[in-house]
Amino acid sequence: MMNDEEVILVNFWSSPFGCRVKIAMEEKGIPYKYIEEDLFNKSSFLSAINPVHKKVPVLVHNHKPICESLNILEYVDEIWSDRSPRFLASDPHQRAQARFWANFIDRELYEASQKIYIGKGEEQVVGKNEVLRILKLVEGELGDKPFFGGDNLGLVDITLVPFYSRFYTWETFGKFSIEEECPGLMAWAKRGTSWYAMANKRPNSGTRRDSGEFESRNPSRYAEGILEPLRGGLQELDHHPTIFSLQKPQELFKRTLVIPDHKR
Ligand SMILES: N[C@@H](CCC(=O)N[C@@H](CS)C(=O)NCC(=O)O)C(=O)O
Repeated sequence: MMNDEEVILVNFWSSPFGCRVKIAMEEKGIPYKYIEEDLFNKSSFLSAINPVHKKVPVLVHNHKPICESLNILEYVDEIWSDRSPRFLASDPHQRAQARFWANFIDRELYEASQKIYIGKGEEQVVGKNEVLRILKLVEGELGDKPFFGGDNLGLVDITLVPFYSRFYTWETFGKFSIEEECPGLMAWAKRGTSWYAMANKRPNSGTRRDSGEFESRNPSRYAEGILEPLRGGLQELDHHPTIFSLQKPQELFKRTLVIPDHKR
């Protein structure tokens, strides 16, 4: 990597999509600057680098923005192809399969899971069943392999593992146990937390906006917060417990990051 290269990740701390990019960067050992975007008060910079969706994450490499997390993962793998691990295999069929599963997770899991904690009654049950259907299919694809990518993590692993931090929330609101329903997938998720935590343990350098304040004050907590973002905080809420329905979602973010000692 050339010294004068500029790599910036624009993200929002709780984004599972942005977390994919952090894992990719840390796994390949690519230094980058981090800019925390305030999604509740979006910057003109975000509009400039992602004019179509105005969403994070965006990777800005030598002043050129790359949007969409899966797209970014492939870009990172391609640009820094000399750095291991490779997220995509050299075999075209394996690559196609990995893209299929990464897209499947991307399109289906997030949406289905939202029904569990935004929906009520029957919709919540539908969400739970959808999530379980998806997780079981994904578990079948994992089979006996340690990682989706084989012996090393790959595109599918990086795509899925940030959702592990939400399993607890899904289970709490859906009243089910992923461990019981998908033991193989849970074993994989636990293996994944080591690189997941690694991606978050180093304090990021660079500019921060206000919503990143907590992270800069307390980077080690940030790692745990990302691992278990909604644990604890949601249990304390006595009204509709979704981050999307709160008038001040930032308040929940702050609360949920502070994990009580007995829950560590
Ligand atoms: N498909 C996109 C999803 C990105 C996404 O939904 N980002 C959320 C944060 S988790 C966002 O920026 N939301 C702002 C908005 O919807 O306006 C990706 O994979 O990068």
